[in-house]
Amino acid sequence: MTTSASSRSQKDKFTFGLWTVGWQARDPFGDATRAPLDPVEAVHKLSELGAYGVTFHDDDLIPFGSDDKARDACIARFQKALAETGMKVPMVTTNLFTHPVFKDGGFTSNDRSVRRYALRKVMRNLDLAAQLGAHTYVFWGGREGAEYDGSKCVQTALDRFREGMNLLTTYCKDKGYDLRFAIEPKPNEPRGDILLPTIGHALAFIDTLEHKEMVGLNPEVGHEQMAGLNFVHGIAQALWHKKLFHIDLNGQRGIKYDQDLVFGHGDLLNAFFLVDLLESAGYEGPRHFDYKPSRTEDYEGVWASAAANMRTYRLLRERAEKFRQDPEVQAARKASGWDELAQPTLGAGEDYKALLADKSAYEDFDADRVAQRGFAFVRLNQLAVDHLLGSR
Ligand code: GLT
Ligand code: MN
Ligand code: MN
Repeated sequence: MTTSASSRSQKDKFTFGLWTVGWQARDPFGDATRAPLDPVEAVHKLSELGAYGVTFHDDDLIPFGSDDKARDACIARFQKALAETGMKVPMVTTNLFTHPVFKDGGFTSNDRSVRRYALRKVMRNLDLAAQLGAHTYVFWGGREGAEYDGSKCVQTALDRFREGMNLLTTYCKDKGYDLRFAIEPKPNEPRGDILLPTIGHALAFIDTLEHKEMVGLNPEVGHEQMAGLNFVHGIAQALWHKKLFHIDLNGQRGIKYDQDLVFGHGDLLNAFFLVDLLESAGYEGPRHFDYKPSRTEDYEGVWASAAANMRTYRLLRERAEKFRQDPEVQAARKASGWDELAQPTLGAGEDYKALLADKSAYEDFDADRVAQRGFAFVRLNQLAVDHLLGSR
């Protein structure tokens, strides 16, 4: 049975990369465990499972090196599948990492001819993204990096990265494309060290760009967690900067290789608070799953794992809503000072002179007495665990 576009929840906006369900499970130690997946079949299957759309790299849809005729045929078949299912393409990206020519990067390769080729490859695919109605274009610079500190000047590489981003934003503006760019940080893998390794590095970089209003972030759960960082905090800051343009949801268990597990199959409590944040902060972009069906799974397992991502998200959304509405949670929050933090530290019109004049703030402040206050954060956290485990 095919899920029609209208019955598919627009609220969910669940999307999947063609490279996720289509991953053949080749890893550095072993061959593929699954046969190739036709993108047209992926569109139909994901549609049946209730997804809102699909995303892709140029090479996921059009094999690298295809001539124009073969390229057009790939696009036409894909568009037919989209029309038949009502599936959308909200995001598109470029593969600047698989072909050996990109072994030292795309925008930041030490080889200038590679950098020029990378820019052309992106521009060609930007045209396709606009044609398919995508509004976000992702830049994951997996090969933009190094293994050795002496192999390239990082400041100069950042100059080249910026040069590329400035050229591409200008291209989109000139063409009138309704596209925004989203940089996806990752600390390492496949390079020993990748440029723009975390949300924070990428935010600082974006601020130096010519058309910075067009450029935001596509953070991935596992990538921040590979760096030992708290994903919820990273997303909160990205939202605070109004730079959360897109998000890659998946699971990761600690600081190790990029696992790309099903969403929630890593740090579940962090996933709970992530969903709570996305839903309460009014994030309206796609909930994009960038996971890899484990190497142990056959195609039945692939589709079960795709469904598992969406099920986990919905379950967490439901639990987070109950958590927020629970009067005991609200009381525990109040006791923890949650509301107090919303009050500005200075009074209306108060300046540093008034603060200096306020003896109660310092001279008469009883630090030892105030230090006795307990914030009861643990009680609040246990209430979250209770909700997450379905006991409330
Ligand atoms: C690659 C990477 C992902 C990125 C994709 C976009 S490709 O699979 O591991 O995290 O989001 O280029
Ligand atoms: Mn990943
Ligand atoms: Mn990703």
